[in-house]
Amino acid sequence: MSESTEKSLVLVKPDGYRRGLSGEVLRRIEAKGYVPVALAVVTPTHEQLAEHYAEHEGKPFYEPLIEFMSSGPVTAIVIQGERCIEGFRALAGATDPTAALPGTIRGDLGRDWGLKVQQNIVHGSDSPESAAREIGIWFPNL
Ligand code: RTP
Ligand code: MG
Repeated sequence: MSESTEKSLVLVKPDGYRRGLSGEVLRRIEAKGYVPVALAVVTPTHEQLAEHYAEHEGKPFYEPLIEFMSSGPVTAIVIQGERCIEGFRALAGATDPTAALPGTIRGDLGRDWGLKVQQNIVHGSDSPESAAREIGIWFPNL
């Protein structure tokens, strides 16, 4: 695989990890043809999450989001493949798991639990700049 092939940062969020869906997410990533090149189970610190979600600071869902994301382990995965940033976002589906289309990770496996924040199983980087920044947060030695 060429060195220049795109990379993206995927997180199986605490809801997905708790429900034992890390394998299912990885299965879909590999079935699509993307390659996991780094993988770790980590309990996020507040510092990591403040960096990761800096763009959302001040929004109404920010505090509940940090609380939710620090509630347990996540599976962090660096994936690689042509256009995998856009491709994984398509696999994940819409942010709101109720509205996410069936066939997507969030559409097939997620739902609204009536909580303060959308628990939607996965995160995926949204641009090459975000991917580089986020990979640095979760895999500082990569
Ligand atoms: P992500 O960053 O996790 O891949 O998700 P996304 O791009 O689809 O959504 P984004 O707008 O970046 O929001 C980040 C995460 O914050 C939670 N959220 N809750 N109104 C709400 O309750 C709300 N809005 C956003 C979700 O967990 C979302 O994935
Ligand atoms: Mg986002």
